Amino acid sequence: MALISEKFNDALNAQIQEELYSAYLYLGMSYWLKEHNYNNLGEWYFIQYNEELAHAYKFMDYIVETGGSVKLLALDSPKIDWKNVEEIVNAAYGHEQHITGKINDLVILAEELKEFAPRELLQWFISEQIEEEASSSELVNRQKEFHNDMLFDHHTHRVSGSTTSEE
Ligand code: OFO
Repeated sequence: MALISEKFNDALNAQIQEELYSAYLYLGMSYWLKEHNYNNLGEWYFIQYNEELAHAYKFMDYIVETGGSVKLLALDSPKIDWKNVEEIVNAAYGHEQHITGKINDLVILAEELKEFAPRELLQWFISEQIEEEASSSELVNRQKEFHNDMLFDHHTHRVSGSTTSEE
């Protein structure tokens, strides 16, 4: 018998869809920024795109390990007609707040179902969302402080794996 319940398996498949949509959203942001010569910011969101894929893989691996079944649900097209950099950083922060809510819903569901196996996985995502919100709100603040998006771009760097954008 599978360690994962059908209900929790369905919820994780929905979360995989959220993570893949996040990846798609950040990929669109990345290329909008690159098209408009904000190359460092474009790279920042490209790294974020890859992080979101890694989040989806983490849920998929858990489903397989616990005897469940991975479903890849359809993705909507993300917004790509951004007005400016400010709109992007604000949307990214809002999106991360939305994802934090989804992770919290999974925690609540696991408790309701008395499903304890995913505790470590969910704790990892709770901590990850603290970082995700911190790094995306930091970009919102830095964009405001610079008053000049080219300068903001020039001073924003991110290496793969780090969540900060400092110079
Ligand atoms: Fe997967 O954390 Fe961002 O969306």
